Amino acid sequence: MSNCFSMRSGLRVAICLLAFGCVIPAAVAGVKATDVWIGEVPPSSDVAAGYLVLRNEGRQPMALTAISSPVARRVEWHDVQHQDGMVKMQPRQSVLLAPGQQRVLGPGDSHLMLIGLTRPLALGERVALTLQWQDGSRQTVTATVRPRPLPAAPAATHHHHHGHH
Ligand SMILES: [Cu+2]
Repeated sequence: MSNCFSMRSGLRVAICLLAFGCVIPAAVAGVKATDVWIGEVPPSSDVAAGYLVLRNEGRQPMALTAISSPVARRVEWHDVQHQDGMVKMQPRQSVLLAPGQQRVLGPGDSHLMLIGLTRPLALGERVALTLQWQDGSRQTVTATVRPRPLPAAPAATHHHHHGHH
């Protein structure tokens, strides 16, 4: 009798997973990532910048504790501070998103830094970025390599800064 019961509940769980499996990753993280891209860099470049929009659609605060990608030895979150006409980059160990909070990472502002590229990135290529959250969940999103928007003195400053990494 008890065997029969556990088999049935096991089956029910399996059916549940099949039916709702696609919903689970989003529900676990509660954070939606959109507009994920990496700025094109010359093949000789050792670093590239990544951008995305993160929105916490859950009810719990979410802390991003690590980011990784198969194409870089490490990935950092850099916040940008403008101070006395200088652009300073501040690596963050973790980034907290309150419920409903949105962070927009874009050129000239906060960004992800892919450091130690393991190979050149081709324009249009899709690259995986894995976000690790404090609750232990992981979320892999796909970034597309896109041309960087033109000019921008900030971009030049940025490039200079990373030369010193
Ligand atoms: Cu940076």
